[in-house]
Amino acid sequence: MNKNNKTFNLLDRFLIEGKILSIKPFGEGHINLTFLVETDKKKYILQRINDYVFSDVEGLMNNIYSVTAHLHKKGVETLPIVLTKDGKTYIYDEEPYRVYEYIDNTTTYQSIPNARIFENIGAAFGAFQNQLADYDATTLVEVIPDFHNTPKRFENLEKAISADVKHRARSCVEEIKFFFERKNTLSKVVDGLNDGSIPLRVTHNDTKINNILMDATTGEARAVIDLDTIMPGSLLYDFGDAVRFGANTAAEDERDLTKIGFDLELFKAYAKGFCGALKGSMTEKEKELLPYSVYLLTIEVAIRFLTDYLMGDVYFRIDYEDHNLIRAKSQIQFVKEIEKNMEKMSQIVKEL
Ligand code: ADP
Ligand code: GN1
Ligand code: MG
Repeated sequence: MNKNNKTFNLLDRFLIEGKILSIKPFGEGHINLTFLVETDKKKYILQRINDYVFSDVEGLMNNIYSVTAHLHKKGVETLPIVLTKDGKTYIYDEEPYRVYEYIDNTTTYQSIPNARIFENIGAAFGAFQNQLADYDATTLVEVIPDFHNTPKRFENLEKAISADVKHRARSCVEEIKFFFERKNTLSKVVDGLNDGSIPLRVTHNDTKINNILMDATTGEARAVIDLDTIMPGSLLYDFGDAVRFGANTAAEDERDLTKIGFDLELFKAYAKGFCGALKGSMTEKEKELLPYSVYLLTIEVAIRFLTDYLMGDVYFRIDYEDHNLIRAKSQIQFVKEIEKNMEKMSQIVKEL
Protein backbone atom coordinates (compact mmCIF):
# COMPACT_ATOMS: atom_id res chain seq x y z
CA MET A 1 0.00 0.00 0.00
CA ASN A 2 2.83 2.35 0.93
CA LYS A 3 4.56 1.51 -2.30
CA ASN A 4 1.36 2.27 -4.20
CA ASN A 5 0.90 5.58 -2.41
CA LYS A 6 4.42 6.45 -3.41
CA THR A 7 3.67 5.63 -7.07
CA PHE A 8 0.49 7.73 -6.98
CA ASN A 9 2.43 10.63 -5.47
CA LEU A 10 5.17 10.54 -8.03
CA LEU A 11 2.69 10.27 -10.91
CA ASP A 12 1.02 13.37 -9.56
CA ARG A 13 4.16 15.33 -10.47
CA PHE A 14 3.64 14.57 -14.19
CA LEU A 15 1.09 16.10 -16.59
CA ILE A 16 -1.19 13.06 -16.49
CA GLU A 17 -4.79 13.36 -17.73
CA GLY A 18 -7.60 11.75 -15.75
CA LYS A 19 -7.96 9.84 -12.52
CA ILE A 20 -5.61 6.89 -12.01
CA LEU A 21 -7.44 3.56 -12.13
CA SER A 22 -4.56 1.06 -12.06
CA ILE A 23 -0.78 0.66 -12.10
CA LYS A 24 0.61 -2.71 -13.18
CA PRO A 25 4.10 -4.10 -13.97
CA PHE A 26 4.50 -4.28 -17.74
CA GLY A 27 6.76 -5.64 -20.49
CA GLU A 28 9.84 -7.84 -20.60
CA GLY A 29 12.72 -5.35 -20.46
CA HIS A 30 15.89 -6.33 -18.57
CA ILE A 31 16.94 -2.86 -17.51
CA ASN A 32 14.25 -0.42 -16.40
CA LEU A 33 11.24 -1.15 -14.22
CA THR A 34 8.16 -0.57 -16.36
CA PHE A 35 4.51 -0.04 -15.34
CA LEU A 36 1.33 0.40 -17.34
CA VAL A 37 -0.77 3.16 -15.82
CA GLU A 38 -4.46 3.45 -16.72
CA THR A 39 -6.52 6.53 -15.96
CA ASP A 40 -10.16 7.12 -16.83
CA LYS A 41 -8.89 9.10 -19.88
CA LYS A 42 -5.65 7.53 -21.15
CA LYS A 43 -2.91 4.95 -20.72
CA TYR A 44 0.69 5.73 -19.78
CA ILE A 45 4.02 3.98 -19.32
CA LEU A 46 5.80 4.81 -16.07
CA GLN A 47 9.44 3.77 -15.85
CA ARG A 48 11.89 3.74 -13.03
CA ILE A 49 15.12 4.44 -14.88
CA ASN A 50 17.97 2.11 -13.94
CA ASP A 51 20.60 4.58 -12.76
CA TYR A 52 23.17 1.86 -12.12
CA VAL A 53 23.13 1.29 -15.88
CA PHE A 54 22.56 4.95 -16.84
CA SER A 55 24.64 7.05 -14.47
CA ASP A 56 23.97 10.28 -16.41
CA VAL A 57 20.16 10.39 -16.33
CA GLU A 58 20.10 14.06 -17.35
CA GLY A 59 22.21 13.28 -20.45
CA LEU A 60 20.08 10.21 -21.20
CA MET A 61 16.83 12.15 -21.09
CA ASN A 62 18.30 15.03 -23.13
CA ASN A 63 19.23 12.48 -25.82
CA ILE A 64 15.72 11.01 -25.87
CA TYR A 65 14.09 14.44 -25.81
CA SER A 66 16.03 15.70 -28.81
CA VAL A 67 15.93 12.46 -30.82
CA THR A 68 12.15 12.17 -30.40
CA ALA A 69 11.76 15.85 -31.36
CA HIS A 70 13.83 15.17 -34.51
CA LEU A 71 11.69 12.16 -35.42
CA HIS A 72 8.46 13.96 -34.60
CA LYS A 73 9.38 16.82 -36.96
CA LYS A 74 9.66 14.23 -39.74
CA GLY A 75 6.21 12.87 -38.95
CA VAL A 76 7.63 9.61 -37.59
CA GLU A 77 5.66 7.99 -34.75
CA THR A 78 7.89 7.91 -31.69
CA LEU A 79 7.90 7.81 -27.89
CA PRO A 80 5.72 10.67 -26.58
CA ILE A 81 7.45 12.01 -23.45
CA VAL A 82 5.04 13.26 -20.76
CA LEU A 83 6.64 16.24 -19.04
CA THR A 84 6.49 16.99 -15.33
CA LYS A 85 4.37 19.85 -14.07
CA ASP A 86 7.52 21.97 -13.89
CA GLY A 87 8.52 21.18 -17.47
CA LYS A 88 11.14 18.48 -16.87
CA THR A 89 11.54 15.14 -18.66
CA TYR A 90 11.94 13.09 -15.44
CA ILE A 91 11.82 13.37 -11.68
CA TYR A 92 13.91 12.11 -8.81
CA ASP A 93 12.02 10.43 -6.00
CA GLU A 94 14.89 8.53 -4.41
CA GLU A 95 15.35 7.11 -7.89
CA PRO A 96 14.72 8.60 -11.36
CA TYR A 97 11.30 8.13 -13.00
CA ARG A 98 9.87 9.13 -16.38
CA VAL A 99 6.50 8.82 -18.11
CA TYR A 100 5.60 8.18 -21.75
CA GLU A 101 2.18 8.12 -23.30
CA TYR A 102 1.22 4.53 -24.02
CA ILE A 103 1.22 4.07 -27.79
CA ASP A 104 -2.24 2.64 -28.28
CA ASN A 105 -3.29 -0.46 -30.17
CA THR A 106 0.23 -1.88 -30.23
CA THR A 107 1.93 -5.01 -29.02
CA THR A 108 5.49 -6.33 -28.80
CA TYR A 109 6.65 -9.79 -29.80
CA GLN A 110 8.95 -11.93 -27.68
CA SER A 111 9.46 -14.27 -30.64
CA ILE A 112 8.88 -13.94 -34.38
CA PRO A 113 5.56 -15.44 -35.58
CA ASN A 114 6.50 -15.44 -39.29
CA ALA A 115 9.11 -14.25 -41.77
CA ARG A 116 6.97 -11.41 -43.13
CA ILE A 117 6.82 -9.81 -39.70
CA PHE A 118 10.59 -10.05 -39.27
CA GLU A 119 11.08 -8.49 -42.70
CA ASN A 120 8.85 -5.60 -41.57
CA ILE A 121 10.88 -5.20 -38.40
CA GLY A 122 14.10 -5.16 -40.45
CA ALA A 123 12.64 -2.50 -42.72
CA ALA A 124 11.58 -0.45 -39.68
CA PHE A 125 15.01 -0.59 -38.01
CA GLY A 126 16.59 0.22 -41.39
CA ALA A 127 14.22 3.17 -41.82
CA PHE A 128 15.09 4.30 -38.30
CA GLN A 129 18.76 4.54 -39.36
CA ASN A 130 17.72 6.66 -42.33
CA GLN A 131 15.61 8.94 -40.15
CA LEU A 132 18.62 9.58 -37.92
CA ALA A 133 21.13 9.91 -40.77
CA ASP A 134 20.91 13.73 -40.64
CA TYR A 135 20.86 13.88 -36.84
CA ASP A 136 23.81 15.78 -35.39
CA ALA A 137 25.70 13.07 -33.50
CA THR A 138 27.86 15.62 -31.69
CA THR A 139 24.83 16.62 -29.57
CA LEU A 140 24.43 13.06 -28.24
CA VAL A 141 25.80 12.11 -24.86
CA GLU A 142 27.48 8.71 -25.00
CA VAL A 143 25.32 7.34 -22.18
CA ILE A 144 27.21 4.04 -21.92
CA PRO A 145 30.73 4.49 -23.23
CA ASP A 146 32.07 1.48 -25.13
CA PHE A 147 28.60 -0.10 -25.15
CA HIS A 148 29.39 -2.32 -28.15
CA ASN A 149 33.15 -2.35 -27.76
CA THR A 150 33.38 -6.13 -27.68
CA PRO A 151 37.12 -6.37 -26.85
CA LYS A 152 36.45 -4.07 -23.85
CA ARG A 153 33.56 -6.35 -22.86
CA PHE A 154 36.05 -9.21 -22.94
CA GLU A 155 38.46 -7.24 -20.71
CA ASN A 156 35.61 -6.67 -18.25
CA LEU A 157 34.98 -10.42 -18.23
CA GLU A 158 38.67 -11.02 -17.45
CA LYS A 159 38.44 -8.55 -14.56
CA ALA A 160 35.30 -10.23 -13.22
CA ILE A 161 37.03 -13.64 -13.39
CA SER A 162 40.04 -12.30 -11.46
CA ALA A 163 37.90 -10.63 -8.80
CA ASP A 164 35.44 -13.54 -8.63
CA VAL A 165 33.52 -11.73 -5.90
CA LYS A 166 30.78 -14.39 -5.66
CA HIS A 167 33.10 -17.42 -6.04
CA ARG A 168 31.17 -18.41 -9.13
CA ALA A 169 34.04 -18.72 -11.64
CA ARG A 170 34.58 -22.39 -10.80
CA SER A 171 31.04 -23.16 -11.95
CA CYS A 172 31.59 -21.70 -15.42
CA VAL A 173 34.95 -23.05 -16.53
CA GLU A 174 33.57 -24.34 -19.85
CA GLU A 175 31.94 -21.02 -20.69
CA ILE A 176 35.08 -19.06 -19.83
CA LYS A 177 37.13 -21.41 -22.01
CA PHE A 178 34.67 -20.89 -24.89
CA PHE A 179 35.19 -17.11 -24.78
CA PHE A 180 38.98 -17.31 -24.46
CA GLU A 181 39.13 -19.53 -27.56
CA ARG A 182 37.41 -16.74 -29.49
CA LYS A 183 39.22 -13.77 -27.96
CA ASN A 184 40.89 -12.85 -31.27
CA THR A 185 37.64 -12.72 -33.22
CA LEU A 186 36.04 -9.81 -31.40
CA SER A 187 37.57 -6.64 -32.84
CA LYS A 188 36.52 -6.40 -36.51
CA VAL A 189 33.88 -3.72 -36.00
CA VAL A 190 35.72 -1.53 -33.46
CA ASP A 191 38.85 -1.75 -35.64
CA GLY A 192 36.80 -0.73 -38.70
CA LEU A 193 35.26 2.21 -36.85
CA ASN A 194 38.69 3.29 -35.60
CA ASP A 195 40.43 3.13 -38.98
CA GLY A 196 37.47 4.70 -40.78
CA SER A 197 36.69 1.70 -42.99
CA ILE A 198 33.28 1.34 -41.29
CA PRO A 199 31.22 4.56 -41.12
CA LEU A 200 30.15 5.91 -37.75
CA ARG A 201 26.40 6.49 -37.72
CA VAL A 202 23.72 7.31 -35.18
CA THR A 203 22.42 3.91 -34.17
CA HIS A 204 19.82 2.43 -31.82
CA ASN A 205 22.13 -0.21 -30.36
CA ASP A 206 19.45 -2.36 -28.70
CA THR A 207 17.30 -3.74 -31.53
CA LYS A 208 15.62 -6.64 -29.75
CA ILE A 209 12.20 -7.24 -31.25
CA ASN A 210 10.50 -6.20 -28.02
CA ASN A 211 11.97 -2.75 -28.57
CA ILE A 212 9.67 -2.13 -31.51
CA LEU A 213 5.93 -1.62 -31.17
CA MET A 214 3.81 -3.52 -33.68
CA ASP A 215 0.31 -2.48 -34.67
CA ALA A 216 -2.12 -4.82 -32.93
CA THR A 217 -4.51 -4.75 -35.91
CA THR A 218 -2.29 -4.82 -38.99
CA GLY A 219 0.86 -6.45 -37.55
CA GLU A 220 2.95 -3.69 -39.18
CA ALA A 221 5.84 -2.06 -37.31
CA ARG A 222 4.61 1.16 -35.68
CA ALA A 223 7.35 2.71 -33.55
CA VAL A 224 10.92 2.00 -32.49
CA ILE A 225 11.09 2.37 -28.71
CA ASP A 226 13.62 1.92 -25.88
CA LEU A 227 15.66 4.85 -27.12
CA ASP A 228 18.01 4.77 -24.11
CA THR A 229 21.04 3.54 -26.01
CA ILE A 230 20.92 5.79 -29.08
CA MET A 231 24.57 6.69 -29.60
CA PRO A 232 27.11 6.90 -32.38
CA GLY A 233 27.85 3.35 -33.52
CA SER A 234 27.85 0.97 -36.46
CA LEU A 235 24.84 -0.11 -38.46
CA LEU A 236 26.11 -3.63 -37.89
CA TYR A 237 25.05 -3.41 -34.24
CA ASP A 238 21.42 -2.81 -35.23
CA PHE A 239 21.55 -5.67 -37.69
CA GLY A 240 23.36 -8.22 -35.54
CA ASP A 241 21.40 -7.73 -32.35
CA ALA A 242 17.98 -8.02 -34.00
CA VAL A 243 18.98 -11.26 -35.75
CA ARG A 244 20.53 -12.57 -32.53
CA PHE A 245 17.18 -12.38 -30.81
CA GLY A 246 14.75 -12.91 -33.68
CA ALA A 247 16.34 -15.74 -35.70
CA ASN A 248 16.84 -17.98 -32.66
CA THR A 249 14.35 -20.86 -32.65
CA ALA A 250 14.31 -20.61 -28.85
CA ALA A 251 14.18 -17.89 -26.21
CA GLU A 252 17.27 -15.94 -25.18
CA ASP A 253 17.33 -17.80 -21.85
CA GLU A 254 16.28 -21.28 -23.05
CA ARG A 255 17.65 -23.97 -20.73
CA ASP A 256 17.08 -26.86 -23.15
CA LEU A 257 19.98 -26.32 -25.51
CA THR A 258 18.58 -28.81 -28.04
CA LYS A 259 15.82 -26.32 -28.84
CA ILE A 260 18.28 -23.64 -29.93
CA GLY A 261 18.71 -23.32 -33.66
CA PHE A 262 19.46 -20.67 -36.29
CA ASP A 263 16.56 -19.94 -38.62
CA LEU A 264 18.09 -19.02 -41.99
CA GLU A 265 14.71 -18.04 -43.44
CA LEU A 266 14.31 -15.47 -40.68
CA PHE A 267 17.86 -14.23 -41.25
CA LYS A 268 17.02 -13.75 -44.90
CA ALA A 269 13.78 -11.95 -44.07
CA TYR A 270 15.44 -9.47 -41.69
CA ALA A 271 18.33 -8.88 -44.13
CA LYS A 272 15.84 -8.24 -46.94
CA GLY A 273 13.91 -5.66 -44.89
CA PHE A 274 16.95 -3.96 -43.37
CA CYS A 275 19.10 -3.83 -46.52
CA GLY A 276 16.08 -2.85 -48.61
CA ALA A 277 15.55 0.22 -46.43
CA LEU A 278 19.24 1.13 -46.45
CA LYS A 279 20.09 0.43 -50.07
CA GLY A 280 22.37 3.09 -51.44
CA SER A 281 23.83 4.07 -48.09
CA MET A 282 25.34 0.75 -47.01
CA THR A 283 28.99 0.20 -47.90
CA GLU A 284 30.41 -3.03 -49.34
CA LYS A 285 32.31 -3.67 -46.13
CA GLU A 286 29.15 -3.29 -44.04
CA LYS A 287 27.33 -5.73 -46.31
CA GLU A 288 30.16 -8.22 -46.11
CA LEU A 289 30.17 -8.06 -42.30
CA LEU A 290 26.42 -8.63 -41.83
CA PRO A 291 26.81 -12.35 -40.98
CA TYR A 292 29.78 -11.59 -38.72
CA SER A 293 27.69 -8.98 -36.87
CA VAL A 294 25.22 -11.68 -35.84
CA TYR A 295 28.10 -13.70 -34.40
CA LEU A 296 29.61 -10.62 -32.74
CA LEU A 297 26.48 -9.30 -31.05
CA THR A 298 25.60 -12.77 -29.79
CA ILE A 299 29.00 -13.57 -28.31
CA GLU A 300 29.10 -10.03 -26.88
CA VAL A 301 25.85 -10.40 -24.98
CA ALA A 302 26.90 -13.89 -23.85
CA ILE A 303 30.09 -12.34 -22.44
CA ARG A 304 28.00 -9.62 -20.75
CA PHE A 305 25.61 -12.15 -19.17
CA LEU A 306 28.49 -14.22 -17.81
CA THR A 307 30.30 -11.11 -16.54
CA ASP A 308 27.16 -10.05 -14.72
CA TYR A 309 26.78 -13.53 -13.24
CA LEU A 310 30.34 -13.37 -11.92
CA MET A 311 29.79 -9.87 -10.55
CA GLY A 312 26.69 -10.92 -8.63
CA ASP A 313 23.87 -9.85 -11.00
CA VAL A 314 24.30 -6.11 -10.70
CA TYR A 315 23.26 -5.14 -14.25
CA PHE A 316 20.54 -7.28 -15.87
CA ARG A 317 17.31 -7.92 -14.02
CA ILE A 318 17.04 -11.63 -13.16
CA ASP A 319 14.02 -13.81 -12.41
CA TYR A 320 15.91 -16.55 -10.54
CA GLU A 321 19.32 -17.13 -9.01
CA ASP A 322 21.39 -18.42 -11.91
CA HIS A 323 19.42 -16.63 -14.63
CA ASN A 324 22.46 -14.83 -16.04
CA LEU A 325 24.41 -18.09 -16.23
CA ILE A 326 21.51 -19.75 -18.05
CA ARG A 327 21.34 -16.79 -20.42
CA ALA A 328 25.09 -17.04 -21.08
CA LYS A 329 24.93 -20.80 -21.74
CA SER A 330 21.95 -20.33 -24.04
CA GLN A 331 23.63 -17.57 -26.04
CA ILE A 332 26.85 -19.62 -26.27
CA GLN A 333 24.85 -22.45 -27.81
CA PHE A 334 23.40 -19.95 -30.26
CA VAL A 335 26.91 -18.74 -31.15
CA LYS A 336 27.73 -22.36 -32.07
CA GLU A 337 24.66 -22.50 -34.30
CA ILE A 338 25.65 -19.20 -35.92
CA GLU A 339 29.17 -20.48 -36.57
CA LYS A 340 27.69 -23.43 -38.48
CA ASN A 341 25.64 -21.07 -40.65
CA MET A 342 28.17 -18.35 -41.52
CA GLU A 343 28.75 -19.52 -45.10
CA LYS A 344 25.05 -19.84 -45.82
CA MET A 345 24.40 -16.37 -44.41
CA SER A 346 27.10 -14.90 -46.66
CA GLN A 347 25.53 -16.62 -49.64
CA ILE A 348 22.13 -15.13 -48.79
CA VAL A 349 23.60 -11.64 -48.45
CA LYS A 350 25.30 -12.03 -51.85
CA GLU A 351 22.03 -13.04 -53.48
CA LEU A 352 20.06 -10.12 -52.03
P1 ADP B 1 13.79 -1.76 -20.91
O1 ADP B 1 14.85 -0.73 -21.12
O2 ADP B 1 13.76 -2.28 -19.54
O3 ADP B 1 13.87 -2.82 -21.95
P2 ADP B 1 11.61 -0.61 -22.49
O4 ADP B 1 11.67 0.86 -22.65
O5 ADP B 1 12.01 -1.44 -23.62
O6 ADP B 1 12.39 -1.00 -21.13
O7 ADP B 1 10.09 -0.97 -22.07
C1 ADP B 1 9.72 -2.28 -21.70
C2 ADP B 1 8.50 -2.71 -22.49
O8 ADP B 1 7.39 -1.82 -22.23
C3 ADP B 1 8.66 -2.67 -24.02
O9 ADP B 1 9.25 -3.85 -24.49
C4 ADP B 1 7.22 -2.50 -24.48
O10 ADP B 1 6.55 -3.75 -24.46
C5 ADP B 1 6.59 -1.63 -23.39
N1 ADP B 1 6.57 -0.18 -23.71
C6 ADP B 1 7.51 0.73 -23.41
N2 ADP B 1 7.16 1.97 -23.78
C7 ADP B 1 5.94 1.87 -24.36
C8 ADP B 1 5.00 2.81 -24.93
N3 ADP B 1 5.26 4.13 -24.97
N4 ADP B 1 3.83 2.34 -25.41
C9 ADP B 1 3.53 1.01 -25.34
N5 ADP B 1 4.36 0.08 -24.80
C10 ADP B 1 5.54 0.48 -24.31
C1 GN1 C 1 19.02 -5.20 -22.44
O1 GN1 C 1 16.72 -3.06 -22.07
P1 GN1 C 1 16.53 -4.30 -22.90
O2 GN1 C 1 15.97 -5.45 -22.13
O3 GN1 C 1 15.77 -3.95 -24.14
C2 GN1 C 1 20.35 -4.54 -22.77
C3 GN1 C 1 20.81 -4.95 -24.18
C4 GN1 C 1 20.93 -6.46 -24.27
C5 GN1 C 1 19.59 -7.09 -23.88
C6 GN1 C 1 19.67 -8.59 -23.82
C7 GN1 C 1 20.87 -0.90 -21.93
O4 GN1 C 1 18.03 -4.73 -23.35
O5 GN1 C 1 22.06 -4.37 -24.47
O6 GN1 C 1 21.26 -6.86 -25.57
O7 GN1 C 1 19.15 -6.61 -22.58
N1 GN1 C 1 20.22 -3.08 -22.68
C8 GN1 C 1 21.14 -2.34 -22.03
O8 GN1 C 1 18.40 -9.13 -23.79
O9 GN1 C 1 22.17 -2.83 -21.56
MG1 MG D 1 13.60 -2.81 -23.94
